[in-house]
Amino acid sequence: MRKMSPKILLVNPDVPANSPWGLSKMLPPLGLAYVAAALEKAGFEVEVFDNYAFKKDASYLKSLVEKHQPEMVGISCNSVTYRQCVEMAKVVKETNPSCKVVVGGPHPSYMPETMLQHPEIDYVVLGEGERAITELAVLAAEKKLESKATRKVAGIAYRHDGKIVKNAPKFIENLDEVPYPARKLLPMHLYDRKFAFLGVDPVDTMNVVRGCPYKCAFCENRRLWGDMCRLFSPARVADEVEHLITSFQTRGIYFVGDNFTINRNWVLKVCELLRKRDLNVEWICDTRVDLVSKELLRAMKQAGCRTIWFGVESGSPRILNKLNKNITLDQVVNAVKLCREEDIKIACSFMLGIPGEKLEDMEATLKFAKQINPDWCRFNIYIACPGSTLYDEVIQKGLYDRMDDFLAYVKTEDFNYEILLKIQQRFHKEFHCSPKRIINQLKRKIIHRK
Ligand code: B12
Repeated sequence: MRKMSPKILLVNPDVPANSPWGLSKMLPPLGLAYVAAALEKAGFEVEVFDNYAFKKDASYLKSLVEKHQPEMVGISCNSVTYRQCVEMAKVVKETNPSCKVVVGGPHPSYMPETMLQHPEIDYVVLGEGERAITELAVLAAEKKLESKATRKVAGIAYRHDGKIVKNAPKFIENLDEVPYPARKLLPMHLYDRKFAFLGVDPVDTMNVVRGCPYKCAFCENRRLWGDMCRLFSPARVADEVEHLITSFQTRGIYFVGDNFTINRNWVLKVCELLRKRDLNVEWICDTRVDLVSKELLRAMKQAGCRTIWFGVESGSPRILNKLNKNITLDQVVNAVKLCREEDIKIACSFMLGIPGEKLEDMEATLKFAKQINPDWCRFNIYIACPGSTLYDEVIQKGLYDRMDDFLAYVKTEDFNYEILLKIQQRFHKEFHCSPKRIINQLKRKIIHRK
């Protein structure tokens, strides 16, 4: 089938050089792959360039624009990659001034003005990207981008008559309309497809839940996806798992995103389908401690769930309250106990350096982590990201001593980033190297082998 014009290049920028953000796992840019798939479904010719994986300099993007001659370039952007995103937009416009530049992702969705202050960026997509960029591409194909029709595209921001126009987003009601992410356009060989939490590989990522009704002070995700939880249908989830197995030899899945277990009946149905179709994959998911039960965990284990990643955040009730996390330490203890009973491994993440936090709160976190003794545990230093209520507080009260573009490194009377780094190192050492933990880990391994 002949592809429609405009030809579109989608780009994922790298993280800044020497930043602490490059250290985490190298996973495929799922959001960009969804956007690519939606554009392909509408008939457009799409290329994807993941520079987080390739790590090329600006001249490489220039050569790509010269070679492929795209008429539209879409760039993914979060608050960490903001600067790289703007640099890439400049390279595109310098190489081809008539090419339209569209940016999307978390940062542009919360702070569209910070993107549109750069003349090289023509459009910002707010939130969910699939529908809005496809509508923009259709308008470009019909040469109607500069017409009144642009006003009707939901979920975009752009400059008009010297002002910024923002069209409110409209979420996709039936997520099954969204095609599978176009993983075939990604350099799959460059990603980390082995996970410590699973005994099988290759492992691939899927995102099956969009939106979150909770109001954690440190997270702004509901502004991206809305506060209503939307789910891909259980059949669609099982179909995509099957597609991954046949097309990418996938044996493990990481269901990324918030609250995999938010809808009990949906989880039970997904598990039933995975079992009935005998798909034989192992998987990990992220969820909250107050969203699991014995019945659910049993079904999940039978369907291949091996590890659950819980955001516990703090061992201090005072700080949990400040974070508006709406969980209790008893609920954490209970969730850990239930997972152990069902033989599901537990990974926990905690945060250090919340505004108002004292050293005694952080020590309570370490003590609590040792008490519940998860199989994996991370103590992350809190860096305030735009869009959340806690970020607004940090900025208003000036509770930071370093700012990387929009990311605020929190400081209080008790700590700054350097002190937090030392506390973090000590916590990781104390948690992972205690003799009791090493013996317990060995015991678990032996029991597991039997
Ligand atoms: C999985 C994940 C990761 C993984 C993998 C990231 C990856 N390669 O995609 C890892 C662990 C590596 C990671 C690392 C980090 N992450 Co992260 N991560 C997530 C998580 C949980 C899911 C992302 C995802 O796959 N979503 C599903 C896809 C479908 O959604 P999406 O990517 O947002 O894409 C949609 C829209 O944003 C939009 N869109 C996206 N790109 C584009 C491009 C165009 C052109 C258009 C039109 C639209 C568009 O359309 C897409 C489809 O609808 C989100 C939280 C969440 N629940 O979304 C945080 C999140 C994206 N991460 C975040 C952060 C802060 C980080 C780190 C800085 C954390 C750290 N301490 O190191 C690093 C940065 C790494 C980097 N290179 O940028 C923040 C970003 C906040 C912000 N203001 O920018 C989020 C929102 C979490 C949060 N609530 O704070 N992360």
